[in-house]
Amino acid sequence: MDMEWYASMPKIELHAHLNGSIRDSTLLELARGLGEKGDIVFSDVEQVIMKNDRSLSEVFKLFDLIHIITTDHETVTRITREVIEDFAAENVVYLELRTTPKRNDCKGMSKRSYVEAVLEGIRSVNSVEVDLSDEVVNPDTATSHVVGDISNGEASKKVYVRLLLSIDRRETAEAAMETVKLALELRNMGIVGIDLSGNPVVGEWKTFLPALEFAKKQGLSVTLHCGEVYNPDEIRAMLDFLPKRIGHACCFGEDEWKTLKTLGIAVEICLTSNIRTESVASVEVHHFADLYETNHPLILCTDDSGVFSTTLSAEYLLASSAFGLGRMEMFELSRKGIDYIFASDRVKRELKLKFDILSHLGL
Ligand code: 6MZ
Repeated sequence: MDMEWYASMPKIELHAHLNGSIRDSTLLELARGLGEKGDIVFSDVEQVIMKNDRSLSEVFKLFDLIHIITTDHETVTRITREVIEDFAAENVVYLELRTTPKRNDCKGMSKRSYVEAVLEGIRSVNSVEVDLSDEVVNPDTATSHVVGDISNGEASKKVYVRLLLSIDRRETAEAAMETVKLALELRNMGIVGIDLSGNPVVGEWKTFLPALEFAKKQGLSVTLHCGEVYNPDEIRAMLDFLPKRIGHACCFGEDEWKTLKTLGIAVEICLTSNIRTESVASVEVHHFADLYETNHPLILCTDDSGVFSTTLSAEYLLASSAFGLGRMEMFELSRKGIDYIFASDRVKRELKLKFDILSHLGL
């Protein structure tokens, strides 16, 4: 009963990695195809894909494997379409999807063509109406025009989708800058910000700082994976940077909590991910409780719904049962997420209206 309710409740997803959100069935189908071609040994890959308890370092090994399976334009387009359809099916009404632009010379893929394949995936969704951008450049006429909604289908349901480009912590300063410049070039196509992610024990903050400063100066919104492992110096430097949001915040000390709360930076909370990777010992001791009680801005998110076998509805159900919160409190928590989206004020207004109408209807 509760699961049904959380599935029908409108939700905002702000922390979902594209390649972490692939359906198991698609991943297995793609792996089988590569196995048949002799590119990989399917049975080895199948075991890795189906494994459910993974440490943080194992998660990043899995991503390397997923990237081998998914890196060609057609596949990138397909997985994007499916991921959006899956989120929309559980009533995610605003989805900020993030992905790392990848260059792959042997597939003729550049970072730009990767992102174009993702955008193509967004445009090819037809199970639901998609609002991708406030402003879209029409390549035929090279004129800019404002479009409210990009309608790909007949369905009356609508999802707003915006894209963040991720910088992987394995990348160089130059590669990070290339990603930011790409986001700027494509910003009127639905790209609204930059994320810093990847294995938190790899790379140094100072490598990415120039690109992130540049992004901020140019008006792109920035979110950082922050404190997924214990690294107080880096956490402090990241908070000094004043990102609009951070993801995780698992390994914060007292001083870092104090700074975060003073600054009021919103936190993307991924309960199942944090527990599965053992960044947090159990849901009972998760910092969600303290942030919620102190009214600190937080948004429940999935992180990697495919890798961690979860859904946003399941994350809401988990939070509600673990922290004793009722349906109305969870609805309100979801609604408050609108204040922290990176899309325009128009989208915020429309979303708030949608939530208000549903609330009046008694959902
Ligand atoms: C840090 C993560 C992550 O970009 O190829 N990623 N980075 N912490 C996490 N917590 C578990 N989960 C995913 O999606 C996969 C990439 O997202 C980042 C990693 O860089 C991973 O390679 P894309 O679509």
